[in-house]
Amino acid sequence: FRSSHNMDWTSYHRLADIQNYMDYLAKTFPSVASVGSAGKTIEGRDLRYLKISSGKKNAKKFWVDGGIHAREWAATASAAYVMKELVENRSKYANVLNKVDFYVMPVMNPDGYEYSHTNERMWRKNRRKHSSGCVGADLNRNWGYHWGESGVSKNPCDPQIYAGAKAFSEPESQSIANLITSLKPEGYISFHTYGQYILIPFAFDTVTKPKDFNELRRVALKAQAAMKAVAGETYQVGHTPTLVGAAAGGSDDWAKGVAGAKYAYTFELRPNNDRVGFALPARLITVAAQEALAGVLAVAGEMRVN
Ligand code: ING
Ligand code: ZN
Repeated sequence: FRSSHNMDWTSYHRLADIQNYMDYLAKTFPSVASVGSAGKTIEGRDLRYLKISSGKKNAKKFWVDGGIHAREWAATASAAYVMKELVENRSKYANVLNKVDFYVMPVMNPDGYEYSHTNERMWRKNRRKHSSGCVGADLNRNWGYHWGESGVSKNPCDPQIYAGAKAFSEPESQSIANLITSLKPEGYISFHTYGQYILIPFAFDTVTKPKDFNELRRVALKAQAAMKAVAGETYQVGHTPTLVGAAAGGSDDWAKGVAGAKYAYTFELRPNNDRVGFALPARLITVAAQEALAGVLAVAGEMRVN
């Protein structure tokens, strides 16, 4: 008998469907896909990821994630689409799979993701319960590089950007950082929505750029061209503070500044306007995800094995 799944990209799916799909891929395509776990969330859910590898010894590693913010459903769907394409259509991507291993975690904030389905569509944070009765920390303000220096709230009741009690106070960011540290990926991309931006670190203040910012920008422009080729949409490329404002404790800043991921970016996917905002219509999931995949492949295409 064959294992099955309920996943598609014409509607948004609950955590169970996505995690079941990852298990399905690993079971059905064991020569390229395997499931792993970074640990558990504060409510005990699994921080599951899919490793996609053709088994080449010197392959570069590329971490791709989505859904660190609960309500950004198109980011989660796009990361799930990256897994789907690379595994189910692996022969199409043989060139890149010959030199790059992908690690994809489509739901970085499973507790918040479920809560955004069951209770509050616009929920962003995780689901830590504070003594005040307020709930949640912003997992994209909690990473341990220049933590708390800008663009955060220190008030646990802030509904959006509470940075947590200290760097890596949250089990989700801490467990995932431990895993990324052990992997040492060369590529790191975090999918968010929305705005249509390719954001280049650092975000922790308005002036500090990585020494190799120009190289990151060169590669980001390749991604921009590949994404535009999908459906004519423009994704603006630039330094994060210039495009969306300074904010410390983001995952890409940590990936670049601490974990040593050379090509570290945040992608803000569709849409590009506040009217649609986080509620990207389901009929646009596929094209948004195709753009996201095109960007990832363009970055991977610039990696060279030793
Ligand atoms: N935007 C990001 C946020 O966390 C960002 C912008 C990117 C901040 C990288 C810091 C680092 O606020 C959304 N839409 O969440
Ligand atoms: Zn976000």
